[in-house]
Amino acid sequence: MKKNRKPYFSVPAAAYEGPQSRNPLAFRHYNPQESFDGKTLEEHMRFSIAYWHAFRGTGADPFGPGPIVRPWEAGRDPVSVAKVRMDAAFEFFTKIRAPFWAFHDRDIAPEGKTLAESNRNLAAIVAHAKQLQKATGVKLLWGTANLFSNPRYMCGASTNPDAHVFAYAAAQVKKAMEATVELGGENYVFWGGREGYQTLLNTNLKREQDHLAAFLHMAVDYAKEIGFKGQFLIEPKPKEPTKHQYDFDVASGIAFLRTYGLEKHFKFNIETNHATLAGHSFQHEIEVAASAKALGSIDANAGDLLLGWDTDQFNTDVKELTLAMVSILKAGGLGSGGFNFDAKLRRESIDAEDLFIAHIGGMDAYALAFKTARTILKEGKFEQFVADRYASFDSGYGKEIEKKKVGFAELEKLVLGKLGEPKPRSGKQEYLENLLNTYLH
Ligand code: XLS
Ligand code: NI
Ligand code: NI
Repeated sequence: MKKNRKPYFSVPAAAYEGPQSRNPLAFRHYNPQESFDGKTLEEHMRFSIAYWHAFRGTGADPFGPGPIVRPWEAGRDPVSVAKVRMDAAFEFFTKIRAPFWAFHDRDIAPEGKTLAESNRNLAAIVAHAKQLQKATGVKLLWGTANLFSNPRYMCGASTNPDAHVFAYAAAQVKKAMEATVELGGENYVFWGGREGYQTLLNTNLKREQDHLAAFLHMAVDYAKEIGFKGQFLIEPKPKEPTKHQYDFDVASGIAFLRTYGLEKHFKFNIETNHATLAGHSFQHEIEVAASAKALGSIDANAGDLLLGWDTDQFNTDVKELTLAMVSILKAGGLGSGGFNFDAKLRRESIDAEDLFIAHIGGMDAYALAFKTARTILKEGKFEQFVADRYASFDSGYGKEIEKKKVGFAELEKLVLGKLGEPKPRSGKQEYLENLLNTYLH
């Protein structure tokens, strides 16, 4: 960390200029210090920058190398380049006014020839990050281990058919958890990129799921050992890179956790693009997690329905985000989670300025959605509509159904007797969609 050096970015710190502003480098809706219900917007949103995209993304795709080149990437040895890169990253976090960041072990520190060397590299960079966190006040939302890039994990990490690879993954997660504790991380994430299969012809599905559960139990035990008090999060995704991933979506994640007695220890990190890949809406995944009291954090991004893979774009769809935000606020917020921009620049967006524009647009869209969702909930029209729709369960035999006090025989008697045929009632979807638009335009 050198003092008084030239900044890495010529772009100034992002300022709030209000909704009338047309400055692409200023916030129109995200005013971090604005207060809502006794908390600042910064405290409500808990925005986080994903190190892997913002500082390791080059725009590479399966058809060619990345055209995004940053000046600080050239240097002597990989560890000193990693330190300079991290200096640039913390300058960015500060200028973009994100209070949090998130990392994979291998994004921040280069992998060595042996695990011992990788561990040494990681320790050196974690020490550097600790100083930068102290100097800037930026905090760690979550840490995780990259158990998917290295070819050793090609057939999975904890679900690998080879116990040797399982052991290696365990050793790697042990260190990543220690790094997360060292940096005061508030959560630890498991995204099982290769924890699935390409073909059932070579796969013992039951054994692999048992192994994944054993691995997660080891993490829970180790957290106690090292005093990690943060929240464990599962990040579901249905596929990519595997054809089938075991943490397919929130619902299958809940079933998995309950099957293996892990539900007390895990919540969900929901990613918009993963939800749509699973054939769900973002809001659906939030509602399913909230109904199990397992809503943990958000990987904030968007997919492109015409492309059909995890394109990790910045989300500027205020309607989608407003619906999501209504569900998040109704669930009581994200607790120790936050909105982590697991989003990357398009391959063609090669300017350093684009990194600012992208995050500013994303933060603004979420902030606007937050404000609109608050108004929607304050007015309570949708909630009232839904409450009325289920009102028949609030008293009489409806209440007894919910309390499990009646059975088929009693209900049959009622229907044959005074109840007779139910009277259909409109679902009023079009009315509700139009009502939603009155808040958006
Ligand atoms: C990939 C995932 C990944 C996780 C962290 O699709 O979104 O980036 O968030 O391992
Ligand atoms: Ni993600
Ligand atoms: Ni993803």
